[in-house]
Amino acid sequence: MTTGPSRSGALTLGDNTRIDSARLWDSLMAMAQIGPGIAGGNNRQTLTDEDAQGRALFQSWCEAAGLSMGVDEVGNMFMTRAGEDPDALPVYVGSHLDTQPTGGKYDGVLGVLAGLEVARRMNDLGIKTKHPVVITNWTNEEGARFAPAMLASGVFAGELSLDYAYARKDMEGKSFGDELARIGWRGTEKVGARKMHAYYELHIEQGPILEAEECDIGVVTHCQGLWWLEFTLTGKEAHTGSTPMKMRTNAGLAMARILEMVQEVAMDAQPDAVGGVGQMQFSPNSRNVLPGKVVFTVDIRSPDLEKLTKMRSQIEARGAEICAELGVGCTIEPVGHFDPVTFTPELVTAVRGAAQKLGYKYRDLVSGAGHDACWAAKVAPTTMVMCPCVGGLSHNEAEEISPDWAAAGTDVLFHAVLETAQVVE
Ligand code: HGY
Ligand code: MN
Ligand code: MN
Repeated sequence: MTTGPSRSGALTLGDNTRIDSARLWDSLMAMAQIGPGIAGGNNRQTLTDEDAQGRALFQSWCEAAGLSMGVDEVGNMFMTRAGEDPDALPVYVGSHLDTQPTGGKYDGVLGVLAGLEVARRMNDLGIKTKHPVVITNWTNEEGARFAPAMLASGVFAGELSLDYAYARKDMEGKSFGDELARIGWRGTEKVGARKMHAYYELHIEQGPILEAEECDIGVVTHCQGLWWLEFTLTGKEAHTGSTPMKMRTNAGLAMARILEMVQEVAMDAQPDAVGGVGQMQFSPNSRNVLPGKVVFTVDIRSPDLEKLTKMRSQIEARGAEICAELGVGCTIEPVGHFDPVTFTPELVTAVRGAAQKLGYKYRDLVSGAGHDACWAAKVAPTTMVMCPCVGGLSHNEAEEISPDWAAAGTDVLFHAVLETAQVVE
């Protein structure tokens, strides 16, 4: 390829061709207006009206860029830029537009809008590729409203059934299937019918390494595995004032001891292991009633499958012991899982080569967070690109990146995707 210009100037594809970082940033800021949080981030949870608005905006941008839309039975959005070879499987590029309830503006959104910027830049340059390119928005990546995380990409990959997904319920008892239909995004395309030539996902690191090492790019080689274990503890509702201590069946105390134990198990499993709890429900959740029921989800992760499996069995066994000692009922239901993932070396090499060619400082990285790419890797050659985020902070409204970091990640994504989709002169 001839050496292309920097950000402005004549638009010809070259080794140094960059995406339009101002256009990308404008799109990120426009999307961030939908489902605003209360502290500068976003609350655009899956299958809410805000999610529907975000989807419609993304659809309008894609259609303005000449992409055609397909929507499958779980609401995954596929926006296609045609290739020259009608028989060639597409290169998919995507992530998710749904956010945590107190989410940031970039988690997932960067990957979807970077995919759109790749298509827009291809249009600017009149690039033709052998393989079509498909920009993807996966439904319910976060798993905040409906567990598990990466639900729709899990159905797409054949790891979770359509009925299981439709039946998942949120805290108000609303089902995924009903809410998907209510917002008008329950597509007719058979989920999982699409075959991929490759899948790329750009995502913020959601960890501190890249910023601390002043790297622009994470060349993601692996993603750690995960278990979500939902504990339901059954105690006895009783007066917090008049019930003598020795007469209590205290599910709240059992929960506290289990949380302490999870911390201990994760610390004993260092390095490369994490464990904690983010969501908990007391019922009746009244200040002066001992809880009759406590429900919470333990989140444990490690890149080492043996370690992850051992942590799970330790936590389940010791959790049951704690409850038995206190006379508290205990059931444990796995509500999320994927094994550690190794991404496809050829695609990892394409990412590394793009970072090198563009002069970005990069380092190999294992993803701490889960991503739709973890399920895509089950059905197609897959890898990820990461860019830094400020202080490694994510799943917090203060999540922040710089326009340069967003542009660097998208530049690398652009060149890696073109290498795989094969530019046709
Ligand atoms: O939980 C995760 O790792 C992702 O943010 N859904
Ligand atoms: Mn994400
Ligand atoms: Mn997330």
